[in-house]
Amino acid sequence: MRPKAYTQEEIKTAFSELKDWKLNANSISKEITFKNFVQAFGFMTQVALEAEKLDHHPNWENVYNKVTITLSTHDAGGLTELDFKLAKKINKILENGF
Ligand code: H2B
Repeated sequence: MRPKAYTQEEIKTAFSELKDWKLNANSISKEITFKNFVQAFGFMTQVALEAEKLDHHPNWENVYNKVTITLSTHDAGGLTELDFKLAKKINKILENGF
């Protein structure tokens, strides 16, 4: 079953436990600068595998060494636990070496 959209209160709590992301009206986002395109694309590949596992996929843009990621749950029309789960996985991938 797909999760339900978080209330403002649930968003506040979940966001307070998440490092280095920006909170927008209906999404969370992050911009990361890598050394070069290969590093950026390697990171995206790792995120893609996690996204498939969660069946939850980022909206993102890559320009050479920069990756901008925006997470929201389209099916629920807002933020859900899946966005925060994927954001934490992304933070882990970054901590493990980019
Ligand atoms: N990713 C995101 N970010 N939001 C969704 O609502 C979503 C998804 N829905 N990945 C999933 C796939 C859905 O379309 C499939 C059928 O499970």
